[in-house]
Amino acid sequence: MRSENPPVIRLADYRAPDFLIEHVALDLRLAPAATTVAATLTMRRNPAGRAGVPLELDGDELMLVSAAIDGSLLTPAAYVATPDRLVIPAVPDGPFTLRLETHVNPAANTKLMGLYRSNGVYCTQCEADGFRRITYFLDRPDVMATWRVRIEADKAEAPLLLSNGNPVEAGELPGGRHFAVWDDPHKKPCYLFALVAGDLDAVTDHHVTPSGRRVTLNVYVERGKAGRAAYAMDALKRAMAWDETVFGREYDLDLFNIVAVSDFNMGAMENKGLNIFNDRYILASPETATDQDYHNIEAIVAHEYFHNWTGNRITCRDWFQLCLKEGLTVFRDQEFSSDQRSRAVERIANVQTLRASQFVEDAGPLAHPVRPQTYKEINNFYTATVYNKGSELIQMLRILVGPEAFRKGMDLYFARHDGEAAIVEQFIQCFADVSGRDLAPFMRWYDQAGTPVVRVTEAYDAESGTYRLDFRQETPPTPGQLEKGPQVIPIRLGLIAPSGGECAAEETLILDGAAASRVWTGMAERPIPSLLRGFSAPVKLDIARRDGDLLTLARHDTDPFNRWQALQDAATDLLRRSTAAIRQGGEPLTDARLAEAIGHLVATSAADPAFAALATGLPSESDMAREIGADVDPDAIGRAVDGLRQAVGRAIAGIARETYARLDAERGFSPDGASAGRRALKAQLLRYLVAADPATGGEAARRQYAQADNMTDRMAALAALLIAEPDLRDPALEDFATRFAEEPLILDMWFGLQARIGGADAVARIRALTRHPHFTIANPNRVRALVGTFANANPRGFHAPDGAGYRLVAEIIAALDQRNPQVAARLATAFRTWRSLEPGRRAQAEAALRSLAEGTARSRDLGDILERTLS
Ligand code: B3K
Ligand code: ZN
Repeated sequence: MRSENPPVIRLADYRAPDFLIEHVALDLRLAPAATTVAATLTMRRNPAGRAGVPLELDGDELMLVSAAIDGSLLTPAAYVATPDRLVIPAVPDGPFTLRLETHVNPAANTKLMGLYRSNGVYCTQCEADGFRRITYFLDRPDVMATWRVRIEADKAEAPLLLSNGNPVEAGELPGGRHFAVWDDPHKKPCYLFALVAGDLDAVTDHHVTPSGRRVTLNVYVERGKAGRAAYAMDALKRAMAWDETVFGREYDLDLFNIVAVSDFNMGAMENKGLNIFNDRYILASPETATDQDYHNIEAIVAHEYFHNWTGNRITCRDWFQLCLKEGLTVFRDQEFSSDQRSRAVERIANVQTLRASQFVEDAGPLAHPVRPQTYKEINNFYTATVYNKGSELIQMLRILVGPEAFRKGMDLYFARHDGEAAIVEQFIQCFADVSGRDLAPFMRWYDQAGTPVVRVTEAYDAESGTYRLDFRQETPPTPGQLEKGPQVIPIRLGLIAPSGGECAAEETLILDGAAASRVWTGMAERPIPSLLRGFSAPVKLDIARRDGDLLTLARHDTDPFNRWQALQDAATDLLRRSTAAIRQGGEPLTDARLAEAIGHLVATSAADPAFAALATGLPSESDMAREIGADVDPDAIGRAVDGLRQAVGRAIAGIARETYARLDAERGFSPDGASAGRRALKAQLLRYLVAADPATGGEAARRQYAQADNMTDRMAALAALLIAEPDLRDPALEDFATRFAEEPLILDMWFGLQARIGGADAVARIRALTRHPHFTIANPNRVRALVGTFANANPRGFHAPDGAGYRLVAEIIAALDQRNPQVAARLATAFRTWRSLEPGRRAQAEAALRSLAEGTARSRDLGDILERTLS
């Protein structure tokens, strides 16, 4: 535990490294509790660094055994070694080799950073600063070296020995030991180092690149699970082909390995040639994984693969530039999914995620720019802002320069910076160079936090037939950034006639100052503006809509994203009024025209069920809390949403039942987007049917559960049963637990389902589940399934008015922080909306946060989140 107040690291203080490491030879002798690491570093002083300074290497919980320079052992007087630092005052002026030996204990590594054990498998996680837990090093991304890694282990325990690059040698050793040597010819920073040693099954395939390189592909999984790795392999092959076609990027080694492990702090890691995954994002079969799981696997396998060019070949100079690889790579994986599936559906889903995570982050105490200026703990900056808003910036860049210049700019970036550790300015310069456009104003998107609000007013003059739109932008203050300047905002827009049809060609208005206007003439009737089509910029739109306009757009807009958006806006508006009415003692509101619009979507859903599934969905309780933004009462919101779902369910019951029955008659599972879309619509309809009539709807859900031949239908039935009577719900949940007791990933789903159950006993239920024999805080997936789901997806439970939900989650965070600070800190971000709550809950949440912050010996990770959340 590092309880000291850590220093603030500033982008403005960046300095080139004083030393360079050109080659790394690592020799690891693996043993669960006592692994020896010998590192031989070929080093020299950096001409661009400071002359004459001592050599200072980073460490973290390390124990130095010996140090030698150019073959001569250093006496202890020649260096100072602490667990987190090694300082050697006198090193040669010319090139030298430094040999370091350290001892590490993988079995005791509960932080899952550095070298650790997951279910008996040795594995590593080094980004952002985990390599310093393996040996002392210049642990910063601008120090890039070639690597040779020798691994030695017990053959019985670890028949498989993997590292980055290509295998060059292997052999047997006395005493049941064996070894393998790996060579990575591509220069890389240490955060991309990886090692895996264990006894695993594999699926193997190959891919031939356009230039004729035959690449062997392996996906390694726990023994007995190879049958569930096929989809990940398929996704990998599609991703490789797509990157060749769309970005002209080929893979650059003869081997590409993926390993799935069950204990992992996040989703996956792009280590060069050896991606390591949370097995949740690899393993899938129709019986064990939902459509959402399949989609995630496809996207994350692609994402990590795409990092080979955007992240590995060209990496980041420093961690402030994290969006350079992450935002760009999210953009690339979103494009991939859009090409593989439905572009409109992907766009809607991505915007839903952006608003649910990034907009909320941007509106609260943890707001930060896509490129932060300071940090205390970099692992807390792998955020929705860096990733998802980072991707939106690339999307805007493509709109601004156009698709052709965008591709040219990417080509130039790859050509100009291959093998380098780059900064955001160098990336943007490539697009300025190919387009001739001044992109300096665009840089503000990287450096200014907060979600801009674009206020639009319309004016129509019937006599002259002129129609005018006035745009104004404003960005609210965020922590540490009170003054904001205007952003460059591309607004794709069109005009829709009240009876349907476009009354002007689509255009893109660039709002790059405080205000702009656009006037149309020859408008015989007042058009309805369709603004921010395809969500062309990550902003909030504020426009007073005239009665009925939204429902007209929902039916007639030619832009599918805006058809979806219009209905969401109409429902949001109603739910906002309904929540206010409920708080005044009234009943939930409903609107027959909204219900009719949803019914119409169901009736015409055959053309695009995936779109209909999204468009018929109501805003979630969390969506409403975000939209309301202040003095939030989660109970009132919950009642408003329940009331509307019930009313709509009743209004559309006929067509919903008929359409549900038709979809339910389909048999056979295929994970493609179109089939998944039909299942998603079916799930949506089932929820309406249960809401409309818990008895008959619940019976339909029970039947769907019992007859399901795939996990998507099974989970959808269970999710619908959560709002049915407990005597329908509980037997199904029990059956599910028994049926899948041996399947960790499915038990996670089971914990997650119960974490969503609302009602007065929600907190007690979660507390009881933390004592369930299958619950453990040692496994991040299990913690996220139960506690993460409760805190982030059960608003009425987490925000129980007496504060019991806050106290329970705070208690678990404190316990978890002792073992795994990164996961604890991430869990604590569930409190980031505390200031937006009504006064009673706000006080309860603050009390829970303060007691957590005052607790003894909290980690740097958690301390940083708490400090910023409370500030
Ligand atoms: N680059 C990793 C994330 C590392 C997180 C470090 N705390 C996975 C990814 O974004 O592809
Ligand atoms: Zn990434």
